[in-house]
Formats: sequence, C-alpha cells, structure tokens
Amino acid sequence: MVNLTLCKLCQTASALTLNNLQRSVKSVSEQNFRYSIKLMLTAGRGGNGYDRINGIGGNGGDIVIMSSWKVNSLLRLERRFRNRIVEAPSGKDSSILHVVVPPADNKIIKVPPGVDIHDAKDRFLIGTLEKDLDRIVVVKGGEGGCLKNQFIGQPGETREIQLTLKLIGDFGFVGFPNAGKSTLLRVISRATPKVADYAFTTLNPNIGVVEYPNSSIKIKCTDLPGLVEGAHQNVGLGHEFLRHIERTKFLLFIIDASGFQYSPDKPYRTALETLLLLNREVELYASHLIDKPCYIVVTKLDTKDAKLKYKEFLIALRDLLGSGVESLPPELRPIRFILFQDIVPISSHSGLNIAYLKQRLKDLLRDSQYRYEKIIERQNSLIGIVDSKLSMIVDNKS
Ligand SMILES: Nc1nc2c(ncn2[C@@H]2O[C@H](COP(=O)(O)OP(=O)(O)OP(=O)(O)O)[C@@H](O)[C@H]2O)c(=O)[nH]1
Ligand SMILES: [Mg+2]
Repeated sequence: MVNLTLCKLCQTASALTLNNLQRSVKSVSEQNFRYSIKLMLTAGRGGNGYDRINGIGGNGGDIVIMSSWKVNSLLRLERRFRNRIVEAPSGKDSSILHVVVPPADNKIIKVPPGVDIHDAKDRFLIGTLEKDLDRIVVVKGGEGGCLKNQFIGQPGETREIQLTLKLIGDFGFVGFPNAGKSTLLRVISRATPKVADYAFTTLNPNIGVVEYPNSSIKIKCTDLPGLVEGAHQNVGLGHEFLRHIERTKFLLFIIDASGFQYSPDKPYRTALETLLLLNREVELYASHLIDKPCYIVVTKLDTKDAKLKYKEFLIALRDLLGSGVESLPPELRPIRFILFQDIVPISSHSGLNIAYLKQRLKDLLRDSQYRYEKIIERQNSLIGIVDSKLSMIVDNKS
C-alpha cells in the first residue's frame, strides 16, 4: 500500500518538474486566494425632503463590513465587485404619500474573521474584525433632506479602503505533499478539499471549521499546500506556500509514518527526517514561525508496518533530543527545535485518535491564553512528551 503510494507519487512527481510546478502553481494560486483587496466605497445619498409639507427624505444606506465564519477568503469580494466599487442605496425622496421616508438599506460586505480594515490613502487602521458577526460601519449614508439642510439630501461618505486578511486559521497544517493533510481536514470538519494519491493536490489553503457537540467552540483549521525541500529558497513555489503559515496561530506538523520520497532521484526521508526538514524549511523562511505552539501528527497508522515505523520514529526522536542535534548532517539539523506539545498518531481512514486530536486542538487553544513563557518552559519537557508516547505503545494504548 505504502509502496504503491510512493510509486504513484514518484511517477507523477517525475512528470512534473519543479519548474513546471512553479509555473502552474503560480497561475492557479494567484487566481484562487487573496490576502488583500482595495475597495472604493460610497455610501448612499440622502433622499430630498419636501419643503411645503415639511417632509423628510430617507437617509442614504451605510456600508458595513461584517465578519462571518461562513466566508473563507477575500476572493469572493473580488468576484462580486469586479471594478472594486461598492455603493450603498440612496434614500428615497419625501412625497405626499411618504412624508417621512425610512432610511435606505445598508450595504453589508461579508469578510472572514481576522480582517484589518485600513484607509487606503492615509494607511491608518479603521478597525479589525476578529470574531463571527463583528461589524464596522465604514462609510455613513448621507442625511435625508430636512429643514436643517434646506430639504436637500446630503451625499454619502466616500472612502477607499484596504482589507487585509491577517489570519486564515487557528491551526495551519504543515507537511510534505501526500502526507494526508487534506484527508485529515475532511475528517475533522465539513470541508471537502480534494484528496489524491499524488503530490501537490492542494495548491491553495483550504479552510475547515472543527465543531464540538454541546459547545459553541469552533476551531478553524487550514490545510496548506505541501512543502518540498528547499521551500525556504522558493523551490516548488515555497515562499508562496510558506507565506500562508504566517497567518495561522498554531501549527500541526503532519508527517506520514512511512516517510516521504518526492521523486526517484530524490532521497527517501524517514518520518523523523521529514519532521527535521519541515522544521528547517519553516525556520529558514522566518525564524519566529518556529515558536508557534504546535503538535506533531503522524498519519496513516492503518498502513502496513506503520505502527512499527511510528515506534521507530519516537525512539529516534528520543535519542536525538537526548544527545543533541549536532550529530545530524547540516541539511537536517534544526537551528531551534519546534516546541511541540504533543505527538498524536492518527489514521484518517480508520478514525484512530481523531477524537483525541480534536480534543487536543481545543486544549492548545485554551492553553494559548497563558503567557508565552509557559510555552518556552515546555521546551524542556519535549523528552518527557516522547517518553510518555513510547510508554503508551508498550501499554498498547495508542
Ligand atoms: N491508508 C491511509 N491513507 C491515507 C490516510 N490519509 C491520507 N491518505 C491517503 O494519502 C494520499 C494523500 O492524501 P492527501 O490528503 O491528498 O495528502 P496531502 O497532504 O493533502 O497532499 P498535498 O495536497 O499534495 O500536499 C491519498 O491517497 C489519501 O487517501 C490515512 O489515514 N490512511
Ligand atoms: Mg492536500
């Protein structure tokens, strides 16, 4: 099964040179994901009043930006407002039939939570939408015509804004291609990213929301495109892919228990080597990213020999943490080790430990309320974590 997977993977990978990949990925990802968009907003004009009967025109509609869990990207705004102009409806004029006119409807623009709104001209921050259903009135509709303004409806405010998506998820899935990232997202959320037995199935972040029975907690998980060795030097469009990691709060390092081989001319990497390489790619791209709280998730435990491979992974990791990383060849040697707070062996196919992993996502979210120092302290307990995982294998609990 694993051999077959590797074999198919190698065939595909050799057909797809990195240069080809770089070209195709660039065009696809530029088309499909947006972190930033500028919009020109004009609120509605107020309707005219009717001086003879002291009639008051309707106020123009405001433009309101609202965050919603149901929205994942700014791309839909680009499609909806192709010329980047958004206008709210004007207020209606007062008449004999409608002496006092109610205000026009507001225009609501929905964005994902985690969006900053800046004034595009002066660059100052107008506000941030953090949670589901947060809202900010960005431009106010003009006042309806009344005695105060000689019954002439006033123009609505106008402003150019820049929306920037700061966060695309609580957890970002970091792994080599084919590790099972998209499959995991499918089993823990309602998202349906494409899954296939070849490298680079995912080219843009897929976002899924993990929900819990009898709880209002929702955790946003983001399945990211697979990295390759050299990603920090932009191999395989690495920068494009690594950039997404900056926009998640926590990381899940997702590694195949049986390791990974990108193509027949590239070396086979064990699960531990995979982890070390991911560690390096992330830290060499941006060293602060390595401080993000994270878990290691070892996948495909249902496959042949995977349990044995998982045990070998733990033993090798234990040895490495005990003896230090100096003995590793330079291309595998991390500058700083990831601060993993748990190691979870899973199978998305059999469901092994999926409920446990979901629980652990919740724990990390809660723990992150603690001060950062707490997390640093835990660096010293990495060996303890690996030891406890090893003892679970002996006890047959995992
Ligand atoms: N046996 C087994 N196969 C799995 C498991 N999880 C994923 N797979 C298979 O592994 C292959 C790759 O899975 P994906 O979820 O597409 O992998 P990915 O990490 O998203 O890959 P990229 O998008 O290319 O980075 C598919 O054939 C999946 O069916 C698992 O738990 N057990
Ligand atoms: Mg994928």
